[in-house]
Amino acid sequence: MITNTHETLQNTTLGVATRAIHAGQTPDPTTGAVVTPIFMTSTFKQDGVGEMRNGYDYSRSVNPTRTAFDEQLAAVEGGAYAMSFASGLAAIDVLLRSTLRPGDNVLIGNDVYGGTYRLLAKVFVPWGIGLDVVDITDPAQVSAALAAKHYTYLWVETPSNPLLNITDIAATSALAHQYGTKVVVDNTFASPILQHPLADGAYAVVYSTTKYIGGHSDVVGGAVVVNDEAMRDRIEFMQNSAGAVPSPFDAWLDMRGLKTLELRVLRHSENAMTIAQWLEGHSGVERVWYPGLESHPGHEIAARQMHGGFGGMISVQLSGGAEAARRFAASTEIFTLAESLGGVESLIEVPAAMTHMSVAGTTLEVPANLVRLSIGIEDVDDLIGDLEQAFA
Ligand code: PYR
Repeated sequence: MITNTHETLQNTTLGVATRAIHAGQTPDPTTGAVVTPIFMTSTFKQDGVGEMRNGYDYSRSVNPTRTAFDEQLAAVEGGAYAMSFASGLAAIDVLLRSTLRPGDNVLIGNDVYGGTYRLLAKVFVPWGIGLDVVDITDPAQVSAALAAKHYTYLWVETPSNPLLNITDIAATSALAHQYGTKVVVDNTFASPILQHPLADGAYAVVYSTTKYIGGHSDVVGGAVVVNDEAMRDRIEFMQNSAGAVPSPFDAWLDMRGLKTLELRVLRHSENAMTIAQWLEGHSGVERVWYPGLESHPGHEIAARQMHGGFGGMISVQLSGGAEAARRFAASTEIFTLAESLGGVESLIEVPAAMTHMSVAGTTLEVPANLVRLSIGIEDVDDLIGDLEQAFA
């Protein structure tokens, strides 16, 4: 792996905000520019044939802006190696393809992002990978599955997308280890601020950096974080061979977003808690899914496992059924009707008709009356006012 000449701050006792702002960041040696430049170059001059400067030869393999973001993310996560990609799905694809061979099996939860399910079911299964689905929040179901068959990976989303189900990462990892299975956690909803899967026993963490890490709905990206050096080498080999890397500008946007992640996530979480409590008492609502509410089945685990808040995502089932969900989602004025999440602005969507269309007709089908809210960092009273008028 290429490392910059500076300290990565990975193993320091510095706090997460300090690491987010300084890790991987060195004033540019030529100009003193405080912020790492966007190294918008496809290639690098060699001092002699095969004599690269600091290991840089070609931007698919390595680029200094990407290196700066990777080191920053590894430090914030508290992991040894982070590698960034052109999207969250590209990160997942490379992680899986770096290890899996036809005949291997993957166990996933029955509530995951539709794109993850589609990649596994429509790309990996035809290639010969076995895929089984269980309620990953139920240890009895997970145990029975692990005892019946060997799985290379147990795929956990917590909080899950879109129902915000909570899985106990430490307990699930301990169980999986007994069977020689590695746990991967998609930590996109919690972000590295609220939850630390590697410290809880997970083998790898994946992100769609498009969401909270980028944080401004202006970049598509993904990342994998691992502690295992051999795995890092395999992922880097596959990343370089297949080439789904972020552009230097994308890496720079992710890097800038990560610097303010803690501030934003705390505000997202605070706003979401206020809104979830308000929604729970509303006559138009059948059920609110938010791990910060005591009514949420995973609340106790979330309160132990998440630190500083419960995140900015809320899902809500409306009393009026699918029609009410569609009408509501199309009636907000501050919340924008759009897929994705984790940006500063609030978004609203109907998973069954939008982000999770690819699970229709499968065991992962989501309720038709479900509306998913990505709570932004606007003034919370304005957000509540907007939802109130959309119910009318
Ligand atoms: C989501 O909105 O769930 C995506 O990841 C696009």
